[in-house]
Amino acid sequence: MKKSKYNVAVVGATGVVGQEIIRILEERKFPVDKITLLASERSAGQFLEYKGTAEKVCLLSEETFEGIDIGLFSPGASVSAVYAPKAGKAGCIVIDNTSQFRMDPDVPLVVPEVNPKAVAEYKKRNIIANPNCSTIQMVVALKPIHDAVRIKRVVVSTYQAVSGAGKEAMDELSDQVLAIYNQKDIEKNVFPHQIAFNCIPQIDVFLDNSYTKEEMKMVNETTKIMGDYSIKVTATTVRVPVFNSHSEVVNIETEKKITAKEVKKLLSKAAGVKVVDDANNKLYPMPINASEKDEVFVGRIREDESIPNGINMWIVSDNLRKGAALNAVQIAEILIREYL
Ligand code: NAP
Ligand code: 3JM
Repeated sequence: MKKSKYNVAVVGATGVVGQEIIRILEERKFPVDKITLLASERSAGQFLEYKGTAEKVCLLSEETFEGIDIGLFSPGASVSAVYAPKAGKAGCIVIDNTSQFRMDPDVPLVVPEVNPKAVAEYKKRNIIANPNCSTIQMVVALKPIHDAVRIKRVVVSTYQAVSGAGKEAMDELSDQVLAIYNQKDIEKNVFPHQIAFNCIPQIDVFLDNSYTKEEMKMVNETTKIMGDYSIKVTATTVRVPVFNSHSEVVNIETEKKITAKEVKKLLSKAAGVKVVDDANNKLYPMPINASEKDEVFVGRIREDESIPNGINMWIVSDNLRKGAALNAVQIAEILIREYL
């Protein structure tokens, strides 16, 4: 199906991930022939801008996918569960941002800097899964270290922005800040507790093992993407009152010794990574600086002095860009370059 331009559908186009997908398709000049913007009945009929033109948002339906080459999906897991397989069967290659298909053995789970060749496996179901935002930024930084000295164990704690929970979650944080400032009662609909001026150590639902689903996404997705099921991963995921960009404290134990200086050198050359690590000048990555950028920023790189072969670092990235929309569009770029 080699073409000079492709028909692309954005499913969940009115959401914060969908909006970012539209911007990134424009920015990266993805060869789009016709764009189809899809959402639920709540937004169907609205107009969104693509390349300076107002495009009508249409209702997602089974018939939508005839003649569409690539579908960039972010309508939530339950909606992808129904429509991604239908789209795939109609010949549309789906790049799905939800957790629905990530662990399906017939669906590749791809981060272009880590396992670009896995895209080849899309043919089984015509679906490629985009990993969770917190997993993506972590594996981009871990892969070069794993290749050099093999990572045995990862302990990660996240500080996740509210944009990761969608547009209503962003409104909830700003509404609560205003309500508290004006000494009014706060409303909470998205998060289980007040998010303004607070930290909530629960993202997604609790599972039987007392971890949250978000934590187990990080555990399971990391080994699938790295292609090494021997890596041990444990995660604690926390929602913090930051609008955009996720931060992570990552502690790793490696098989062979690597110094902090060597990690800095390795990561300085790594694709998609920018090292910001200058203690003398109080320079380290922060969410306010990472937002609207493409890179995964790494800083506070130091040896874990409590074990022989350990490294601590701080990883920050824009969860809507590299954590979702950018990674999905990069996958689409590999797809059209290598496989269509
Ligand atoms: P959001 O801002 O709440 O947007 C949700 C989008 O899905 C809206 O466009 C909404 O359309 C659409 N939608 C909801 N139900 C639908 C239905 N029944 N049929 C068609 N469209 C429907 O959420 P978001 O932050 O963009 O995230 C959306 C999803 O992407 C998440 O639920 C998650 O699965 C995934 N996600 C993935 C990552 C990642 O790391 N890869 C990061 C964030 C989110 P309306 O305007 O009509 O409501
Ligand atoms: C990020 O429909 C849902 O339950 C979506 C929940 C969700 C997910 C997910 O599980 O797909 C919200 C935010 C994600 C994700 O990327 O895993």
